[in-house]
Amino acid sequence: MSSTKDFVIAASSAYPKADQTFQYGTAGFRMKADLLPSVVFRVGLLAALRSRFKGGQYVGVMITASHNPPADNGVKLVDPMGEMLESSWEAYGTKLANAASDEEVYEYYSQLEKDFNLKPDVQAQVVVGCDTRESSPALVDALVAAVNAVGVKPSDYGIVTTPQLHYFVRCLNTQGTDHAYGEPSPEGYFQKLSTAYNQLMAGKSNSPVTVDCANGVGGPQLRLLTKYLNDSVSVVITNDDTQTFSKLNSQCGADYVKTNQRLPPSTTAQPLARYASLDGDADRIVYYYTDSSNVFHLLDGDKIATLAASFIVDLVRASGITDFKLGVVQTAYANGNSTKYIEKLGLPVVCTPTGVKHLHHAALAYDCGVYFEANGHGTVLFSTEALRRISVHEPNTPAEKTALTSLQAVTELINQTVGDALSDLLLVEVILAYKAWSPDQWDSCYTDLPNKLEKAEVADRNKYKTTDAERKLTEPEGLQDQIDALVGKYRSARSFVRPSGTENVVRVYAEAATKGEAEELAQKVKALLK
Ligand code: G16
Repeated sequence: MSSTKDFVIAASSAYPKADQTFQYGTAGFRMKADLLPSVVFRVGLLAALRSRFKGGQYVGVMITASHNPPADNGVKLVDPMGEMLESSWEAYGTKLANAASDEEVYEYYSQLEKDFNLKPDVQAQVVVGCDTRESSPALVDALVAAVNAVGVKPSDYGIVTTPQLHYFVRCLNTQGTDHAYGEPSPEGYFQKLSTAYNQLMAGKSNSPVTVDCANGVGGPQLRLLTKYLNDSVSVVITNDDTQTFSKLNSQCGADYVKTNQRLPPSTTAQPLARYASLDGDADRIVYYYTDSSNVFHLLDGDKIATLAASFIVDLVRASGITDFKLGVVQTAYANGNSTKYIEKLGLPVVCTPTGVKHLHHAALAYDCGVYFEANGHGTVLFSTEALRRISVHEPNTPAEKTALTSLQAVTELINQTVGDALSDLLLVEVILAYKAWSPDQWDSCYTDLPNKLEKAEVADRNKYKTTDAERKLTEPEGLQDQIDALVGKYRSARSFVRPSGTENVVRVYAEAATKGEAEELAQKVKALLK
């Protein structure tokens, strides 16, 4: 009779490892799709181990490369409450992915079983989802082969957004408990978001919003979601061609708009109308508009964070809830003026390294933690205690009752498992309707310092080591001094360099008093990397 060892080795042999070193990065493993089958297979084994380590709770596996080009793909694990994989386990993933032979794969797998004292009678449960990329189905097959080899039958959600998968995982693990998160199905997800949205928007309305879906999974999912929404806003969906694989994230999408600070070329904007772009797996969103002189203005993750934070603070106060600690979490990419604005609002603000896992963790320190990366990836977390206080709070006046009811609906509208472009879209639409703000009114809260983000191709991005939440380089030696010397030559300037965790590049960010100065500084810092 064959043993697990035989099954794993035989199955693994169908997914030979490419001659490459792999690393679990900012958002899991991400690279050219043809290098990935062995990695996904091994991640499948890790998912099964992680589930057993978590007492047989569901663990999610998402196959996506999000904002990356169509030829790339990626894989990441989702922990039982819908969070990113606990970081201490990333190293096990890296080691498994780099095991030199099928035998070594099994040896390391069984080593982890022993190290964590995983009992054979605890059955693993794994769920999988993928984005619309051409390479995704074959990678799902690799994943299924791995978990089958260790006796697990995974549940396949098919093509879903990354945040939907995070939501399903949390729902599956909380079903039947007093903190049940919802129905673990696409229908349940749409119902939850739309019920909260429709309640908040009753009697309110907005002008239409046009949403560029990056030709990714966000398109079909947003189309389904809109069927559940009342007619308070009309959502115009663009760039939703998921059949032409090469169009994914190409000349459109949140990353394109944020990095280039311009409209997708396919968009002809009406002045002062609202536009938004999702990324390839719909976990990021940025807004933008053109003014009456046709000048483009970006409303990025920082603007969404400040909008959400001030709205929630107002609702909490208006509900009569006191001693409620709301904080904002940003990264080094946050515009300097957004940070000043948050401080002016009297709210605590902290900076973490790039990567949702870092922001999410920091946000847990507050009753309500609002976290957003400038690129539009973020959400709002309410602590269990905060949710309890909100649910038992007794309003003293009708006005407090109205605010409290809205606050309760906001906690339902937000996908608290991870940044979710669809949930964030509805949240922004609600806030703008409540404030009766046009996009330029929202934009006028503070003025962004001009900034520029560049990518530099380098021989080895691992040579770049950072400290101080990635705002300073410690290696290569001497480079930070050179950057500081350049920064000193510009007004209100700041610049930093960090290795990307999702692309084979080093990123350069610069901010300065004028657009020209920010662009020049970014170019000069980039030139230092040559
Ligand atoms: C992922 C991460 C984000 C990060 C982005 C870029 O986003 O989830 O936290 O900001 O990559 O990371 P890096 O600069 O390290 O390449 P996504 O939307 O691609 O999954």
